[in-house]
Amino acid sequence: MIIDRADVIVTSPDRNFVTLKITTSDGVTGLGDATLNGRELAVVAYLTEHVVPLLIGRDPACIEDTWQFLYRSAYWRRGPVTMAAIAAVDVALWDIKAKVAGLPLYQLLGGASRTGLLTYGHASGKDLEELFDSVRDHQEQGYKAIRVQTGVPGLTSIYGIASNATFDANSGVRYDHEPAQRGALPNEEDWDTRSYLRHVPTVFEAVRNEFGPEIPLLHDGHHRMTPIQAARLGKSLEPYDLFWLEDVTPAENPEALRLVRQHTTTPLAIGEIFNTVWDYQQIIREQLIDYVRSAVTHTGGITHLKRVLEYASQYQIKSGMHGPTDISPVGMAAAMHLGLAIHNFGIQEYMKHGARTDEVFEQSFTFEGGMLHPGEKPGIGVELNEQAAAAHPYAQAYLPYNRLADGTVHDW
Ligand code: KDG
Ligand code: MG
Repeated sequence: MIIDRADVIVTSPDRNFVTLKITTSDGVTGLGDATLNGRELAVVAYLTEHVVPLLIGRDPACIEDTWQFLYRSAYWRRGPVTMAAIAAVDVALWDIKAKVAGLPLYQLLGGASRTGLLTYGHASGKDLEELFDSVRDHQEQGYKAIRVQTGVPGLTSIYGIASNATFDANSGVRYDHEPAQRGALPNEEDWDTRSYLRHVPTVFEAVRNEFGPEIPLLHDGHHRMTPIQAARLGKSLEPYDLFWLEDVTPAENPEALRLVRQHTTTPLAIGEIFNTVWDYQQIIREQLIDYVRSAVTHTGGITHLKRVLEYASQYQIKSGMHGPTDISPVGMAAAMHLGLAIHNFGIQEYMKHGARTDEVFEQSFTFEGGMLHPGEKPGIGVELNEQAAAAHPYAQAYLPYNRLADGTVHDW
C-alpha cells in the first residue's frame, strides 16, 4: 500500500479550516487538521507546493520516518506553518493506520487510561451579570470546569469576551468567543494592564461567592503582562484557587516564568503558540509550568506532542491541550485520542463548533456530563463531507491586535 494522493481542502463553514486528506492505493483515507488561524493560506501553500509532492508513493505505515523526513529534509525547522503542515500529515497517517487496524486511534497509542476527558468551556461577559449567566449556561451544558474572562472597566473590546452570543456565521461578525473576524483588515482592540490587574481579582472573588469553592476555574492572560505584573496577578488570585492561569507573559521568553513562579503558587499553563519540544525544554526541565497548552494541530501532530507530553510527565506536568474553535473537529478528535491514552492527562479545552462545521465534519466523538470521548470508530472518527465543505469557500479573516491608550501596539 502506498500514498496515492493527498488533497488540501479549505472550507469556511463558520470559520476557515484547512484539512489534509491522504488517500492510499487501497482506497483508505486519513484526515489531518492544518488550520492556522489568520494565516491559513500559508499552510495551504506549504502543503500543496512542498509537502504533497513528497508524499506520493510513500508507505503510509512509516509515520515516524515520514515525520523525521519532513522535519529534517526541509532544513528550515520549526515554526507554526511548518509544524502545522507536518501535524496534518502525521494525524492523517495515524488515522489511516488505525483504520487499517480496525481500531480507534487511542488503542494504538496504548489504550484508554481513563473513561473520558474532563473539559473546560469558556464563560465570559462584559460585566458580572453577563458572566454569571454564561457560567450558569455552561453548567447546564454539563461543563464541570470553566474558564472565566470578563470586560475591564474603561476598555471597549478585549480578548475572550463573547461579543455576539447568538451567533450568525454568515453575518461576518465574530461569534461566541471566536476572535478572528472576517474582513480585509484586523480589528483593533484596546488594552491597559493596570486596570486589568485591579479588576480581575474582584471578578474571581465574585464568581467564588456566587458559585462556591468546588468548581475548577481557569483564566487566560493572553501574553499581555510583564513578568512582575504576571507575578502580582498570580499572587492576587491565590485566594480563589484557580485550576490554572494561562499565558501570563509572551511565549518567546521562557525565563519570565521563573520570576512568576518565585512569587506565586497559582498553577501556570502555557504553550498554545509553541510548536516543538524544544520550545518547552527549559520550562519543563525547570518545572516552571504545570500544564502544556499545545494542540496536536500546531505541534507536529500526535507523534511530536506525545513526545512533549512524555517529557513533561517526568516532572508531574500535565496536558491541557488547546481546543478553541480554530482547531477543527479533526484536530479536536486527534487531541481526544491522545488525551485518552496518555497517563499525564490534565484537562481538555472544548469550545464546541457551530452547526455548519458539524455538518462539514462528521464526528463520532461525544460530550456528556462535561466529559469528552473520541468514540469507538476505527481511526480518529471524523470524516469530511466534501460536498458540504465545497459550499463554504475560504473567507479572509484576521485575528485582532491591541493598542495602548497612547497608540503603542501591545501583545494581543
Ligand atoms: O487563534 C487564536 C486562538 O486560538 C486563541 O486566542 C485562543 O487563547 C486561546 C485559548 O486559550 O483558547
Ligand atoms: Mg489561550
